[in-house]
Amino acid sequence: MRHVVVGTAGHIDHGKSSLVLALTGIDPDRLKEEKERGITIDIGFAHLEVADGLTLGIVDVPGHERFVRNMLAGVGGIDLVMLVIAADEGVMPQTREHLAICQLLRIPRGLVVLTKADLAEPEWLELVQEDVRGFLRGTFLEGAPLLPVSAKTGAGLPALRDALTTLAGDVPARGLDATFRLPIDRVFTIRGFGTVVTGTVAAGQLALEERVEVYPRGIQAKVRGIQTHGRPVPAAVAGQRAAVNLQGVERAAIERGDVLSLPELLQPTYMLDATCELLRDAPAPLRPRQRVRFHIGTREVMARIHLLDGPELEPGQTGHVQLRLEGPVVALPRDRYVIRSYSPMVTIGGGELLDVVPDKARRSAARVARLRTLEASPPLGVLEAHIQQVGGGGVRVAALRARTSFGPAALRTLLQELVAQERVLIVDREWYVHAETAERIRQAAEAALAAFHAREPLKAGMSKEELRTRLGGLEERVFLALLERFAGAGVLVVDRDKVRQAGHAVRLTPTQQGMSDRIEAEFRAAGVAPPSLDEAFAKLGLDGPSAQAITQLLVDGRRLVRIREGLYFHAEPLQAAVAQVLDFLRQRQAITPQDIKDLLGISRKYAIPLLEWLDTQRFTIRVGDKRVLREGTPSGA
Ligand SMILES: Nc1nc2c(ncn2[C@@H]2O[C@H](COP(=O)(O)OP(=O)(O)OP(=O)(O)O)[C@@H](O)[C@H]2O)c(=O)[nH]1
Ligand SMILES: [Mg+2]
Repeated sequence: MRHVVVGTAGHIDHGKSSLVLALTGIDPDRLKEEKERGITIDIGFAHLEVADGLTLGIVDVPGHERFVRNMLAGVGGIDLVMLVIAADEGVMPQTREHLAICQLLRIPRGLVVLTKADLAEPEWLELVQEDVRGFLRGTFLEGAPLLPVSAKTGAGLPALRDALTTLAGDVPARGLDATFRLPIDRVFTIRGFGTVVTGTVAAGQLALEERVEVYPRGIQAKVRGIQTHGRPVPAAVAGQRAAVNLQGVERAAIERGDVLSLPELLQPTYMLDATCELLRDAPAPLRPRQRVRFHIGTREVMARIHLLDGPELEPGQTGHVQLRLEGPVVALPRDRYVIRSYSPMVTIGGGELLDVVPDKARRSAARVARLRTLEASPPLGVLEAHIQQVGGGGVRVAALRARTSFGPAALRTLLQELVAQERVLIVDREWYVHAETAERIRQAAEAALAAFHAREPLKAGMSKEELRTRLGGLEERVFLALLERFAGAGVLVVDRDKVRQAGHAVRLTPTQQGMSDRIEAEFRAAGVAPPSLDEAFAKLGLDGPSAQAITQLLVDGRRLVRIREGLYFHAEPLQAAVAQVLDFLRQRQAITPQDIKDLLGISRKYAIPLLEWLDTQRFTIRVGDKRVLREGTPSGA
């Protein structure tokens, strides 16, 4: 079963709706007011099975200049356009405007129908055809079939049907590896079923029972039913008209312009970077911060345009812009949009989205270069640019889904390729950082450590937390992953919670070395009844801060051991004492504070901290007021 969506376009009263009715037997005008006034106000729908397994969904649009916004809501997802021109009137203003819109939206193909052929003499018909061919020159419809038809007599309808069938046959099947998106064009309720939304599936596919979200509102729902052209189906795919019955959401909560997609995937945004083409017949240049009507999918929202290449954009020129929206939209790169001037309401241009999560625009060469990359690079380069953009925080796959146009499978393949080429690093599961970003962080880390070592020559290293702060408060998991990577590359050394530059060692001056030797000797001599630091320093005639730093070095070097706050033992007598205690325990099973006082000849002041330290070191375990050997204590430890 193939589905192709055809849209009408053309000036008011040129016979679009009549043509759809003649072709399909379905009147696309469904509103009472439309029937009464004989004009189309809002988009209407019909369908036609043209060949075995090929169905055309038809979106009929209004021609009235006041309803161009409705036309824009209908024409977004179409595969081919049927430009309708009345033979008795020829090209008129909305013929031009609708064609320009189709061109801006890059509708890939179409044909032209000269309707009301019954009202024109053959010679006149020839002249109009000539005229229309001239009008189409240089547009995507140059050389497209041009078919005289009368909806009244039926003349030309079989030929039109054949031409549509041929064109529809050329429409390539859409890839389904894409994030499901359906810009909503209608919302209504059906008694007994609840809320139904309709639209043309822009990308991906949706199946029954799946959970969905209505963006940008953040309302979640479950898919209770799907229909295409009035028939229930198990799934809707890109390029199909679909009506989706949603469970768990009120009709009033949704409106045209919202987008149906998968839950928690897309990111509503108020800023978009894009290319912008100003139509050749736009009435004036685009000025900085000009307020325009921005149309994307089925949404219209006011926006200001910030020009990124220069002070103005002349009619006929294409440039780079940032759109600042007055309401949130969800969109992805590669989506096309149209802008209309605020007043008069005429279409003036449009373009392609390049970045849906840009930072605020500053006009700079680097920014334009980046946008050029996003615009013109192959997928690998585009993905790389996005990962480069996020900087040191890195980016997870889910976030990449929200900011690129790649489907899950393509994204995975591209990421693997970037990792294989070492242009991107994995810092955690599904979390990526660009190699150049990592390199910049490495340089910054080295500089921070070098400065630290210069400032604190007596410290073995900088605390990890301090380094992380120096690096701009990197995301912790990214920081730790990079640290491990830098350590593996021999750039730096991580020692417990301290980091130092590879090759850094504390080098003492002869005076400092002398100080260190004297402190060490003092504590070794004191054995298991050591002085407090202040007592030791006072005795040795040393001044506080530098003696403190040197003591810390002795601790880092495991020559002194901190038993508790302010109490240090020299490692050698401590080791001997531990051996004695363990011996005692092996013979006597338990040791009390009194026992250890007797065994080592020390006072309670040392005995209690020592026992507690033995517990923390997992030699012993406390049972009541006694200690016993902890199971698994290495003998002779
Ligand atoms: N003689 C003749 N009249 C036609 C033909 N097609 C349409 N008409 C008449 O032209 C008028 C407008 O036709 P519609 O089909 O409503 O035109 P439309 O393009 O849909 O108009 P909007 O949707 O308002 O833009 C109606 O009165 C139709 O009866 C045709 O082939 N021959
Ligand atoms: Mg109509």
